[in-house]
Amino acid sequence: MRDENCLFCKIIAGDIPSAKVYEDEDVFAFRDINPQAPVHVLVVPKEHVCCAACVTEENSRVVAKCFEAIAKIGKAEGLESGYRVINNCGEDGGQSVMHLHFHLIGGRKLGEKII
Ligand code: DGP
Repeated sequence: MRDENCLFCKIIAGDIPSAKVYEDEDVFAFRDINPQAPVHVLVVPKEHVCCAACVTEENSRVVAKCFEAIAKIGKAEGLESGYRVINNCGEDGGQSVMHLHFHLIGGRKLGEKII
């Protein structure tokens, strides 16, 4: 279900242009507007789920679909030696767009781990 006020819902619908890298029935992925590495892709479920804290038994299937897509995109982007997947959740987690998304970051040796 789409949220009319959501930036990523508008990108998924094509109302706002993006550099799409992957799409299937459940998932849309596009390049981050402010890349932090040579590859920085945002992987989002088409269904509007606001954040990781909004994942439930009813909608958790789309999270698995996002990770299936991440594995495919990682291969397609040539990230055989690895990458990082990040989810920011809520205000304290630094989430700025309230539509669940995973940052797929790679293409260089990434810096110090934060966990
Ligand atoms: P987060 O801070 O985890 O909510 O990440 C949101 C990301 O979304 C941030 O890295 C920048 C990206 N972003 C924000 N607006 C746009 C946009 O209009 N287009 C694209 N491609 N990325 C955007």
